[in-house]
Amino acid sequence: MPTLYYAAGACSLAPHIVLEWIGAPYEAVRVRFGSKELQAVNPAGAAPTLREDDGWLLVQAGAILDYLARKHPEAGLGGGDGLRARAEAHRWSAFLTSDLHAAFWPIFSPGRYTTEKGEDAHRATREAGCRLAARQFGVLDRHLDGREHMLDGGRSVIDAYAFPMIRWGMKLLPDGLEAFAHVQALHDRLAADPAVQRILAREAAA
Ligand SMILES: N[C@@H](CCC(=O)N[C@@H](CS)C(=O)NCC(=O)O)C(=O)O
Repeated sequence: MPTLYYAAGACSLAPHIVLEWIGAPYEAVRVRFGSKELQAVNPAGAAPTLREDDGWLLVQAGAILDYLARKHPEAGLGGGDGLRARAEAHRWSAFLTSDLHAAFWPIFSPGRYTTEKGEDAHRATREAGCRLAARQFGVLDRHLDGREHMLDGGRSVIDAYAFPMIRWGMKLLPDGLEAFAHVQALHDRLAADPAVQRILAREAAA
């Protein structure tokens, strides 16, 4: 069975939810950033990593989610099979990886984004990240207006991918997601899902 290496509350929450939605056996291994265990399975020392039984390792959340959706077509989490449906899934996966997730980096690790030392510089860097993240949530919010899911094909891995970032936004942006009612609504729908609740409880447990 596959093994997911995850860190609590990280973007690895997305494949963790997807594995639970799929319902096939898997193992979830909690890892710490910077640990030797994580370095051994991910050259970037980052979560998530998926390991198959034969030792094959896959990193990058977007690639793992696409792989899981294709490995389990019976779960119907790919957002549809048409040419354009697949392009839309790639489009939103790329947006989440490169635009929304990336906007959080200066918030999580300001020291990587400024050569200035001191708390003032780090605060300013975090603020810049918050502004950028808010702009990206605006893109997401406009897309979600009138939609229940990110993709036309219904519930998909892309909903799960958005979920950890939405949680970060609620917690870390100065005004939370107050201005993004459609994003908040997607969060609330996902948070009410029993599978999502099981994974949140597992990740919250010490
Ligand atoms: N582009 C990678 C980013 C993975 C990543 O950086 N994950 C974060 C958690 S959300 C992490 O492991 N950070 C540890 C670090 O930066 O040291 C992906 O999408 O999988």
